[in-house]
Amino acid sequence: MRLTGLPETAVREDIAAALAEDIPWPRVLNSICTAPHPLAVEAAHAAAHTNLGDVRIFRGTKRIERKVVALLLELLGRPQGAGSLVSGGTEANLLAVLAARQDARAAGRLTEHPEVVVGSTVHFSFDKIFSALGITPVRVPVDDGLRLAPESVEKAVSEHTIAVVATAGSSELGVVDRVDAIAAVLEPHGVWLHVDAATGGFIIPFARELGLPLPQFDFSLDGVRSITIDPHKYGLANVPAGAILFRAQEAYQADSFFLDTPAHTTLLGTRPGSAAMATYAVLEHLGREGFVDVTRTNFENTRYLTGRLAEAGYGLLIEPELNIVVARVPHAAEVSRLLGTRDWIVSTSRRFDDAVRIVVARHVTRDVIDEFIPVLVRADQEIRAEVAAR
Ligand code: 0PR
Repeated sequence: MRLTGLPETAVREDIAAALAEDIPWPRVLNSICTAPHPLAVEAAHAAAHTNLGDVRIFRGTKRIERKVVALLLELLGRPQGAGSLVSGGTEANLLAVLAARQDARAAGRLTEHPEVVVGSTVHFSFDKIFSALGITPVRVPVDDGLRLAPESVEKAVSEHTIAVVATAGSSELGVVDRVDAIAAVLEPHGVWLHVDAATGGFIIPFARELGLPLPQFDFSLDGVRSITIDPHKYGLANVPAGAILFRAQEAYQADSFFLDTPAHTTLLGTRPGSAAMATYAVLEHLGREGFVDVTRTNFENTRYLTGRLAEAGYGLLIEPELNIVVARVPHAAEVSRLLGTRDWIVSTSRRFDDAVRIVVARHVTRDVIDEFIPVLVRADQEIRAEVAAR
């Protein structure tokens, strides 16, 4: 640390210079995060000093957290449920698995070797969680549409199972598991069904309102016991804003997770009230209609992108269910690397070698797509020529 501090102007310049090195949103085609709504930024700024870890002080901020949880529960069909705002999808998924384990313990069903049934498309946050908690994942195959197959899920359930995880919108491929069918096969077993809707939670309800054929995935399905939904993804709030929601109040009781910290229902102790405030600002300001509009535009732009890709000769690896496009591009990793050197960020798929993955978030407009297509074509041609010359 410096002995004598820098003047404010110098610090501001440093910060501005660092931010200028970041890739501007219109060139970010890989991220399920987007520029937060301006009102979210304003709300987060106003609440920058708050800490939900001490609710004796931040009473108003806690009230806002409760209000946000209530709005999210209502969105997902369970106003009488419970939940907390957390740092993101990873923490939310962790708390869901802890609650499921506690539920099994309370019911006298917890064995020495607890297992959680997941599909091969499950988010990698679960790998961290299973490793931290000493839980064995039982990975079941996905069907041709890359969705968790309900029959395989049922076969994988054993006396050791503490939970099944379904994904309502994978960040990698935008695939929505048939949560309704999975809930139905699990019903006789009474197994805890957790739905990871970190990505899809702010899309699917609105896409369904637009008439898109997406399955029901929320608490309206009896077997669904917990849901992860992330305001910092399609909820247009600032990072770090995640949420874990539970069907039952009991599952949420603090001592279900952390015996000696009754005031804390989350993993983090000190945690940002700014995220709660930002989420509140967006939910209240946009309302359902606002989110339906955002979703409509994202889906229209997705169709526009697939059209432009087809014109340029690129097929798709899977039909997009959400606003994530997986285009067939040979030598995708090299194309992605080359695009990165030109400050365009796309990603590839862990599952396919020849796939470029493009997320059509709110900042990916038609203009952005029009600018991107020739850049992609040129990078593709250059890599093909390079490979041919090897
Ligand atoms: N579950 C699902 C379905 C997710 O998509 C993600 C994140 C998580 C859980 C974990 O959430 P947190 O990252 O909030 O803990 N999915 C994105 C991904 O891994 C995260 C991301 C966001 C990556 C923006 C890059 C990026 O620019 O793809």
